Amino acid sequence: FDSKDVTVVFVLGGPGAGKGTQCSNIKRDYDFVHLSAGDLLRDEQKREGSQFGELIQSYIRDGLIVPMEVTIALLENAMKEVINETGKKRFLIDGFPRKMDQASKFEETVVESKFVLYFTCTEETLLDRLLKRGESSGRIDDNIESIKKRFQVFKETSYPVIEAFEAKDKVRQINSEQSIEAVYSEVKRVFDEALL
Ligand code: UP5
Ligand code: MG
Repeated sequence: FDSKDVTVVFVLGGPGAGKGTQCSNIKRDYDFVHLSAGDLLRDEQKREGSQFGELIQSYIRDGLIVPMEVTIALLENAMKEVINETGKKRFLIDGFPRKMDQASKFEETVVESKFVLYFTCTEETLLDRLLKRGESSGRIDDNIESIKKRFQVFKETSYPVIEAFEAKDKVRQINSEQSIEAVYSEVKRVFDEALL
């Protein structure tokens, strides 16, 4: 596909910040396609015959970042499929990039992002949300050991990606400590201002 016609917004924030929740709202109101890197990895992990199933499972359980070749290929394929099947060309890329090498590779070889939506939240709140979700999510990383590792990787590896986008003035930061509705009203303001 021709990257010039494609719009990408990266949606970032700590584990449990509400990326997926807010993306559902945005795609309903702004005609975006929501692609969660984590969901694509979990689907690939379950896919029969996948050569990456075990690798993905162990990385996710340990909160580690799956080698970028796998994730970028999944994202690029998903984008191609959407564009070919529906003609839609506006994407929310949720939970990616979370490491510097992924960010530069994706922007150089796939599409440059329009801006980055970044949800901030205290670890205390994130922990509460994830443990609560863990009661029913079935996610292998919604347990206290995995959550602690996810927090550490976010701070050490993923936060620098946000700082790099910040330096380019591309970050739109939103406090996601508030109710889902209050967070979404700030999200709407960002999207309305970006004329999307
Ligand atoms: N909730 C949401 N908003 C709320 C609010 N304002 N007030 C109260 N409750 C709120 O929300 C989490 C929970 O909180 C839900 O129960 C929700 O109802 C409630 P959700 O919208 O699911 O938050 P989200 O930010 O999407 O949390 P998620 O757990 O999905 O974030 P992660 O970034 O940890 O997970 P992701 O799926 O992106 O990645 C998982 C793993 O995949 C990574 O750890 C990594 O191992 C791997 N991965 C890669 O290797 N590479 C990638 O590029 C991406 C992922
Ligand atoms: Mg999510």
